[in-house]
Amino acid sequence: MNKPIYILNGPNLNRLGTREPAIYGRTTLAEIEGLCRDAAPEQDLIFRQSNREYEIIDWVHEAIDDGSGIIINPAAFTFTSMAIMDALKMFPGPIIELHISNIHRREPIYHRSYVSPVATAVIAGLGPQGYPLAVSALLGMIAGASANERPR
Ligand code: CA2
Repeated sequence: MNKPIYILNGPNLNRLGTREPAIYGRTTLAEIEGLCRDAAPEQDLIFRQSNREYEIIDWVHEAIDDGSGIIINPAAFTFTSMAIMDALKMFPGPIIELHISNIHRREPIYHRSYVSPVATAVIAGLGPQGYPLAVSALLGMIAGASANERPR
């Protein structure tokens, strides 16, 4: 089996499903975790959320030591955190940056991501279904990389 994949979620996403359904829908983060696990029942999958930047950085470090891929929805840290960007830069495997909403359709403050330049791919605007799609895509990248033995 692969080493674990890490699915990391940033601030306020623990409140998903409770407010602003027009933008973020009514699905809770616990339900999203279920969608991810259903997409890869055999895969060791570490799904976490934090409102604290340092905790997300520590989890990226954990993934550097033990993970095969990262899916990250950094939420508001997307637009502010050079520290998360620096941590992700050290990760040798594939990284998918994910947003539930299409950040590019929103106000200009949501357009400049610190994470996109260090991500392998970006998914935005597919709603909660973006998560299981990201899981499948990430597993494909991990399998492809080990088959071809090429860097990302
Ligand atoms: O669309 C996404 O997934 C975002 O990463 C969500 C962030 C936002 O800052 C990004 O621009 C896009 C905000 C998450 C706020 O979480 C909420 C939770 C419950 C109700 C409303 C917002």
